[in-house]
Amino acid sequence: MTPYDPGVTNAELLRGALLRAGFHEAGVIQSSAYTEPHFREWLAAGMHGGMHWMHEHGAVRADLAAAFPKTRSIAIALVEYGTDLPDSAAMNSRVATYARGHDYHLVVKDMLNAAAAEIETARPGSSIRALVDTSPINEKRCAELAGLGFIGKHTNLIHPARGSWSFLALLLTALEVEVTPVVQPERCGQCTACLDVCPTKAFPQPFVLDARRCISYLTIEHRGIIPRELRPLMGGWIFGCDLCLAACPWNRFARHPVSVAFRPREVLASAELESLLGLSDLAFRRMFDGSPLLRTGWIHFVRNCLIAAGNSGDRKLVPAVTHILKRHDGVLRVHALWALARLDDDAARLWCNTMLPTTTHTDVCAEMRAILGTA
Ligand code: B12
Ligand code: SF4
Ligand code: SF4
Repeated sequence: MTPYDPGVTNAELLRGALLRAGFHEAGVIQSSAYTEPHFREWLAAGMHGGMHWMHEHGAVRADLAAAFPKTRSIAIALVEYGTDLPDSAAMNSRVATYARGHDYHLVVKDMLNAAAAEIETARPGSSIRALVDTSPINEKRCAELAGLGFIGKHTNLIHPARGSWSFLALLLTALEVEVTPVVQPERCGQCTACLDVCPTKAFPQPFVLDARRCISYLTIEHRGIIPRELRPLMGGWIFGCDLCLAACPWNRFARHPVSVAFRPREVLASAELESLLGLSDLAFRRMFDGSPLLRTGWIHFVRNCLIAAGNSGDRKLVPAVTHILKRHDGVLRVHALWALARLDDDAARLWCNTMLPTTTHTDVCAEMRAILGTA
């Protein structure tokens, strides 16, 4: 049977095209089946932190039919990004596994476009819209409704045979499909490994994440100063965090094929904080061209490295931290002061005592007072 065969149903065509494009799993739902319990509650509790765009997405998520009037079906695709990578635990700068290769937004979008082209050829006028990550639709929820797995207590989708080291992506189409949602039962049982391992206690309850406390949010999405009380808990993570996924027993059974596109960049296999702290804006952009790490921008990348430096206990980093302290103000000076205080408290106090009288930046003054204990 070819995709053009009239015997092939729309649902089979959608699933088949996604699998042929390289995805490991695919499923289909009617767009009218999309519902998302608790989203408004989550927003109202402020758990999205500074991700203000989620408010705008709220209207779309509550009424997909109004936002996408031509859409009749949603095809959901899952691709594993593989994990047979060197463990970053021994490194002083840790990047989440998903972000160590090429930017998945680009790689996955290419795969979606290949599938979309095949579907459009077989069924012209399918109005295909390819969405990955930035879509105003909850991809985990779509995957759950399509029977691709269950949502674990860490709030990510777990495919029973593949675990949770996976990306999700969507195709919105005008094709009518005959499918019934088959939500898999939740299979966490008594396990609480992900909740227990989270260093910042980001789960107020199982299945609910308070993004404001999540290291992934803090290092990637949060702009400006990171709350003082959370900094010591962030360890060496400079972009994202893997701890709750890594703790999950379901990943032990996973197959984890490593796709070439997601292989880690050489540069991240051995990136030392000392050299990362010394990167200029231009050097940062060159080093991470085509990588998800560009998302933070240079200032926030260096901010994250300063926190990792402060948590490293490695006094060799003092010169690199002091260099930033002297050359920059605002966010970078605040975090450099904090890092210096953790690595060499006397030097930080001396700096604060000398500079406080002439410092005008409110956040820098507040950090100095906190270090001097006069806040
Ligand atoms: C915003 C976002 C984040 C935020 C919030 C995370 C989150 N848990 O949603 C931050 C920045 C923290 C984040 C981190 C990560 N993310 Co992210 N993220 C997204 C994004 C863009 C939207 C997800 C979303 O809408 N979240 C909002 C909340 C409301 O959704 P929720 O967790 O499903 O919340 C529900 C529960 O709280 C539930 N609930 C149940 N009972 C109750 C009771 C109460 C009282 C309440 C209030 C709620 C509640 O209802 C809520 C609404 O449905 C998606 C892409 C997309 N467009 O879908 C990727 C996505 C979810 N992320 C992904 C990944 C890989 C990650 C990280 C692993 C990256 C990393 N290594 O650093 C971490 C994982 C952290 C974690 N434990 O979740 C993947 C997940 C793939 C998978 N297999 O599940 C996605 C799908 C991206 C992709 N295209 O592949 N992410
Ligand atoms: S990604 Fe890290 S900080 Fe965020 S919930 Fe998981 S373990 Fe906690
Ligand atoms: S670590 Fe345990 S509780 Fe957490 S998602 Fe995995 S099985 Fe569920």
